[in-house]
Amino acid sequence: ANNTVKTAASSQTQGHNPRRGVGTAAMNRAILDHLHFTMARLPALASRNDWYMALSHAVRDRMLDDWLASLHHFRNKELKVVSYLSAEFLLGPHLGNNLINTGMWDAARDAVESLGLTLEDLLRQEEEPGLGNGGLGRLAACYLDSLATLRIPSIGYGIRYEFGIFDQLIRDGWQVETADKWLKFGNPWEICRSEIAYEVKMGGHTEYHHDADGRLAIAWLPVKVIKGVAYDTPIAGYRSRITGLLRLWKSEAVESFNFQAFNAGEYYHAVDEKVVSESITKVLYPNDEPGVGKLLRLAQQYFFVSCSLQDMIRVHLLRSPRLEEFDQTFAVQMNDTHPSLAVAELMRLLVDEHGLGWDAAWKVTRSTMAYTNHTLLPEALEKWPLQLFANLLPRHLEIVYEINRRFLDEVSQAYPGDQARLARMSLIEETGGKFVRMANLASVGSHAINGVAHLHTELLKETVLADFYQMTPGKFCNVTNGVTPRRWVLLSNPGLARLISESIGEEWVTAPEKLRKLERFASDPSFLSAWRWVKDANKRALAATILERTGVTVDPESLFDIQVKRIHEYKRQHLNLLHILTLYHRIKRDPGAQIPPRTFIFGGKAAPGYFMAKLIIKLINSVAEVVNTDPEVAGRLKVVFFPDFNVTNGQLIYPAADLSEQISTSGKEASGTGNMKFSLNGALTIGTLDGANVEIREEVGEENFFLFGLNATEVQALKKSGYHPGRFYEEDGELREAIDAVRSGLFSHGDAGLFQPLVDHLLYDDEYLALADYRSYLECQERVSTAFRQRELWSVKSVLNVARMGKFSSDRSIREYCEKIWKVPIRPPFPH
Ligand code: GPV
Repeated sequence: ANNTVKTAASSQTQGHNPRRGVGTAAMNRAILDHLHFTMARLPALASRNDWYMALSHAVRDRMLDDWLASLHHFRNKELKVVSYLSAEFLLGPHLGNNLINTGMWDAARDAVESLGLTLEDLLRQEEEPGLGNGGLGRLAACYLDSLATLRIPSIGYGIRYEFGIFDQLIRDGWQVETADKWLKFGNPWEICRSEIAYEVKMGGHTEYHHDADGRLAIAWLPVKVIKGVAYDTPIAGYRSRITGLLRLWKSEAVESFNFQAFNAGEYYHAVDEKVVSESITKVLYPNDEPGVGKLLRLAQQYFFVSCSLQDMIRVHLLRSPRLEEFDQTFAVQMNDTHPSLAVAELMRLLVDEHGLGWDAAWKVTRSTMAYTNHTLLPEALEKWPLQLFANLLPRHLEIVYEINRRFLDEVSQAYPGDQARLARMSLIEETGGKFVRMANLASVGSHAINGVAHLHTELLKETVLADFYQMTPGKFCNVTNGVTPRRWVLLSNPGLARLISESIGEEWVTAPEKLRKLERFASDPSFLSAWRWVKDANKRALAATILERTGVTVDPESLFDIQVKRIHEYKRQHLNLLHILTLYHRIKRDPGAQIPPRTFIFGGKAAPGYFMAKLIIKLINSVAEVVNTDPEVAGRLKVVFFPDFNVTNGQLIYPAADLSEQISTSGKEASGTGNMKFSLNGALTIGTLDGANVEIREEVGEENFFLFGLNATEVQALKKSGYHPGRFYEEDGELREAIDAVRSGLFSHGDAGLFQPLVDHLLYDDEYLALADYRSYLECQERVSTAFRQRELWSVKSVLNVARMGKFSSDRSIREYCEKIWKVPIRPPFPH
């Protein structure tokens, strides 16, 4: 493990300290040097990407001193390291964020301008690393920012997908997916650590024999061994002088060629092997909230978990030879069940490879691991067909069985004779086909289980994890999600950030409770008009981009009503559409109707195999086509589908919103984090009592939040009593009119069949109660319209939203994880 070469310089742990100035002149020099030495280009011939790469390398150089110093913490016995295991990190572009967090923005901008370029242009050049689907991956990225900002030694472990989340094109109103070639022009932020590599076994079978001392030894004889190589990306904390580590694993063949096959003349077979090995980390699965999965996905999960745990054990052994103390070196957080094989893999490494007894290994495994659940949707709980699991991970299945045997013993002691409970809590599902239940494995193998919003945690305890809660209530806690104010305000909304800082100082960036000081400006007319000016400028910027990307002209004076998130029936983009259709009909019926102009903006990707979600995208675009061009509407309503919603586009969209749509069926959205980004940027929310909406409303005040719809209890009751969506359709004329219009082919050039599956779904099933909430939603939207007419009052509410959003900083979330789960001390903010 320690192959350090001793040289005269080895004693210098502080590192060689070249002078890396951060002034404009030094930056200018550094960019030109990198253009020459790294990109091998003459300035006259350099492309925009060459300049972007040169600048990024210059910035990365300036992060290295802090980074190398931070990496040293991993060897310091006194400091527990947080290890965040996540199959997704939806980072968004690095350059702007790193300039903000390191404080080099101005120097970089000036240096770039002195070279005749603009920083904005170079920022636009970056292909964002889209290594995640949506909320779960983005949450992991916000947490890395906060961990570094709060100076907590930490490593984010994940997968270096060669292709991240697909790029979304809209063709003829339909979503078309194209490959995300984010590495095409090189990635200046990562450092390949060829020497940090581990072997990962797969497939085959196990054998038992007695070793020389008569002890039972277990051998796993795999059919395949794959190599995982570390790629490190520095994560700058905000002015913290700490740089965190994101370590992503790329799969490679152990040997590039199978020489036996090669010698036998089977050249193609030899290369085949390499292709299969490399395919493990080829592509991100584009489903958020997946159900029963595919072999390759299980292989991905095992691959990254195994590399990460082997790496942690290596680091631990640098500190102490005693693996019983592993839990003092690492606190491991499992981001949903995707990394839950870590429970079985840590057991295997400790017992099979490092000779610990089962009990000692189990004790340390449990006290190391913790599990965050991110969904209540039963179909989204991961489970693996037993045979598939056995074929890939024969040894782990044995370990799972042994964990299960011991666990079920405890259950039957606690609940004698309760067979049904035993069957529910088993790690193996046996009702109609056998499966390994990953949420049960994660729950049993962890000392802490948390939900991501207060309501979500309560419902977890009552529903999907009720049995586990009853048996071990002390394991459960809530940590409400948060988002980083660095990326989501400072970087995305510089105008607002400047106005806030000019009024109350800059402390809010790391102490967002200080935003409360804005409350007293809510009665200052000149402040309010500055506030509106910022919002209007953001709306104009978005309008310009909408025109460029979709050809639709929108009025920046109109109410920007925005719903951006993955397309999902439970998120109810179709409920939003029903409102639009109703307004459309009202205008058609009464051209003089008092309806303040609105621009409805949608964005979000649909899982490629999710038919209904894709049909919803088509319907949004079809409604847009009709409404946007109807002369009777005369621009009072505009509907836009903003293609390829991702972090980069989000940074443009959130700051421009007046109204944030958070309209999921109550009890279905675990937390939501877009809701926080909108509100933090001064949008008001229309929402149900779902996920973190509940807490947002509590914080901002009910008079500053547009609430509608059934609550979770009412949803359950209605379902139980028998829900008949057809009745709502029969009894509400406007609802009928909206649905009939879709059914008639009005939006599909007369093709009445096109949206039939969606209409049928609503009328005969409507699992997510869109029709039940329709009238309440419409009435609430009227309150929104009325409020928006009183612009001054609207701005007051907008200010109060921002002023009271401090709770939703990811710094607060991370502090709670430290206290409640990781038992890691919170350090005072730098430089105290
Ligand atoms: I499970 N979430 C996600 O994006 N992908 C998943 O696979 C699963 C959950 C989301 C939830 O849907 C959001 O409510 C939540 O805010 C987010 O995870 C972060 O907790």
